Amino acid sequence: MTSENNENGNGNTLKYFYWYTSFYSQRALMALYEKRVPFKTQIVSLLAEEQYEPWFLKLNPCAEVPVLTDGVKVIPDSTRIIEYLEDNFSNGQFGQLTPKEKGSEESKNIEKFRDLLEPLPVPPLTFGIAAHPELTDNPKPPFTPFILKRMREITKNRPAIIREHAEKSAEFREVLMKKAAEAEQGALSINKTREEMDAVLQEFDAALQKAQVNSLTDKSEWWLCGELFSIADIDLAILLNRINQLGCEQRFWAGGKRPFLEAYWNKMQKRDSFKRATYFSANAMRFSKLRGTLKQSKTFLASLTAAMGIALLSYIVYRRVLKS
Ligand SMILES: N[C@@H](CCC(=O)N[C@@H](CS)C(=O)NCC(=O)O)C(=O)O
Repeated sequence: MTSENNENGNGNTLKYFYWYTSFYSQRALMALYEKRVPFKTQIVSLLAEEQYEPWFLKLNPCAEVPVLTDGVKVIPDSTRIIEYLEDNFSNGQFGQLTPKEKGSEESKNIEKFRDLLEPLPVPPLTFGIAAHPELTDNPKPPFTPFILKRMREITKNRPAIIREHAEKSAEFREVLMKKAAEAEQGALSINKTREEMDAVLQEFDAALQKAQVNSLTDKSEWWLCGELFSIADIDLAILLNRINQLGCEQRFWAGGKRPFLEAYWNKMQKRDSFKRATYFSANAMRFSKLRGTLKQSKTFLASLTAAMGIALLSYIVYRRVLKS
């Protein structure tokens, strides 16, 4: 998934480190496509716990995807990445995700929606749905029964998993131990009781009600805050996609519950940048299996080559011994 010409306006190659199903990865990926900035990609498999490998921790000691690099600059965090792209790639050839006029009503409205949508607790929602399946109607790929089971295991073992990685790394021990503590009972906790989940769901419901009211218009060329397709639309698109994949769309908008939001969602699904940013997420399991097979076959091929080399060497030595 690499553009033909990878050089951007700075003459550098942007490189995007991400994982297919990661919510925050999808947000910044959609922005990269919207802005039509050339970039290369590198997968960091959260399933294989690659975010804890030293090479990645050197890029982002928080052990989180996504990360963008622009030459020697390293930009972690989806919000920072989107803002970096907007600040540095907004001239003629690139897409524009914020209004040119900064103080306008539309601009203020976009900021208001970003403030509302960006802090929503998406990881607790995602893992909470896996832990409390009675809260979902019809989970869709990538949230297959296998993955939901795997997510329940992760929810239970996450602090222990992080501590295990911390023990292995002298350089990142302290930062990972801190992360483990936060995953246990701090800001990074994804282990929610059924009662806590009610509060989480309510938070999403209130935010989506505001989006429903804002999408209420008969103009066909209207996005969340106006005619410009903005960062707030990316926030909402990827959020609706996550809720739909978790199988909670009936609870929040489908079946006439929030018709304007439903129309917005239908329109969004046709948008090219949305399809490209989420396609791999829905098909993630197929791709990660393929990746695993390729990795394994690489090891297999290397062993086969080594074995053949040893056999050939032994044969040459054997022939020499016979001759002497
Ligand atoms: N605020 C960050 C959050 C990034 C984040 O939480 N990423 C998750 C995946 S969606 C992650 O990498 N988790 C791995 C871990 O914590 O071990 C952003 O917006 O990029």
